[in-house]
Amino acid sequence: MGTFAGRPLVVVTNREPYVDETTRTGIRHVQRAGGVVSALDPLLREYGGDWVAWGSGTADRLTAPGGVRPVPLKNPRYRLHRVYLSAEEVQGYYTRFANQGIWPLSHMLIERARFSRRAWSVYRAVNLKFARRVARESRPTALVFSHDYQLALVPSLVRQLRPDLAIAHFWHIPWPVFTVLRLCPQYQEILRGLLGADVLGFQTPDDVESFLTSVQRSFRHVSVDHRRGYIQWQGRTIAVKTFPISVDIAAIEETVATPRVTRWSNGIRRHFARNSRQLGVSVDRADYTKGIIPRLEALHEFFNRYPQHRGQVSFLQVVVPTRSEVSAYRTLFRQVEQETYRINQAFATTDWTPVITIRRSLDRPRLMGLFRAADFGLVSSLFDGMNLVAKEFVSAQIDRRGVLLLSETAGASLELDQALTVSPWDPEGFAQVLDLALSMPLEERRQRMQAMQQHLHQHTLYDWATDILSTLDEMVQNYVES
Ligand code: GDG
Repeated sequence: MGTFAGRPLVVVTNREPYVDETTRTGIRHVQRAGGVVSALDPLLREYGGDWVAWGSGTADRLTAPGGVRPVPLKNPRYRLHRVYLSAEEVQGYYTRFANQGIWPLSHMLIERARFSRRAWSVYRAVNLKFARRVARESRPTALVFSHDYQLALVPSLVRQLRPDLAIAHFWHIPWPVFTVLRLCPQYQEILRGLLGADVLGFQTPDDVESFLTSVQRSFRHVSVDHRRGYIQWQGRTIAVKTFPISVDIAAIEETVATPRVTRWSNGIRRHFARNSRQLGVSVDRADYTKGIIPRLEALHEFFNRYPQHRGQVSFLQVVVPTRSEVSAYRTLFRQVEQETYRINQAFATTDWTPVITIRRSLDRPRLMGLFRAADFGLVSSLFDGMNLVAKEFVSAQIDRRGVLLLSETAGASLELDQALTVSPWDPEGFAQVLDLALSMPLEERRQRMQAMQQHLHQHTLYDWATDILSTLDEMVQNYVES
């Protein structure tokens, strides 16, 4: 247990897969909504290994004697190593530098980005804390698989501490074009941090190209091979490649076909889709990059412009609270409420509510059951690295009755080419596509869904991880041989 190609595997992320919280009745093990963790937990359950992450729960110290918690607690498959952070560290590293700086910048929403030297120095110190833990927990020849924008400095810091380790880093969100990247005062340090890896993975070819250009424009003594995706830096070769993240479609199909989830799914249909109404579904963390407000504006436009659909379609939105320590996120949550109220106020009748909101996280089987129940799914991100919800929606549609409406600016749109393309920047066009989706014949829905499902069967979460880790393994072997 715990190896890939005979090497120990060490995953490093900001968020932990299980947060242990103290409640009045005991300890609750919570799995948070979020793309990175939902992708990696099944993976480590399969391969085993070690996972280093921030221990953020109130009961985390209780369940992890010596900072290590087995996952799951019974019949463990892997070990979670918790890094504990003070309130100041969380504020500077996570809330400020990562979430108010790099996150909006990477999604090219520059007006929202804020940087400060104070936050930067905390970010650097916390990255070092993570790197030290990785250096301590990794056995010789281990493959270190670190993740995302909170931990951009981990690759070079780990390399300094443990030059024997092989390191791959995956960037889950878009990589901004160079003209936007350089608005971050510390962009060169961030690039240097990432260049400590042997393999750098991105979601789309555009991200890779932007990254390579950023490196070329930033440093003099570097050689960048744009065609093959290699960088020569300080005597080392770094592979920079596209690895589109995916889902475990077989596991989702199995989940939604169980009697329990089938009952839940049918129950939703009975409730919302009665009187032959169609049911639309969306699921997002309440994040401004997900285009929730533009989507609601498009729905308003839709009911206005196509009155024949009033009373014929209900729309269920799951909006999961997230990053509530950042004021922009709290504001967004209020705006969602207001926009929803505006639509319902304008169009609802005694027996029909156009938009229903669930304001909390659902457990995964219920979420997948909801996707199965839907006649259409809406993903309207302004920008998005991939968007796993889109891939999960397709995976859960085992009855192949649904249509996916997908923003062109989500990474997933490159692969899910049988979805109907919408733009959160164009409410009238969005409304038009919605009208088209509602009247799409069942046969066409089936064909489109089947084609996308076939693609997901051929490109699973495990293929994603295997591709990255085998690229890493090859890179290090070439090193040893040359
Ligand atoms: C980042 C990038 C990239 C959501 N609500 C609930 C819940 N979720 C799960 C979904 C999905 C995940 O959270 C969200 O993933 P996304 O990919 O849609 O978005 P981000 O969180 O922004 O993820 C993104 C991803 O990393 C992976 O690389 O695709 O572009 O931004 O899995 O199902 N899960 C549960 N209850 C909920 O209410 N259990």
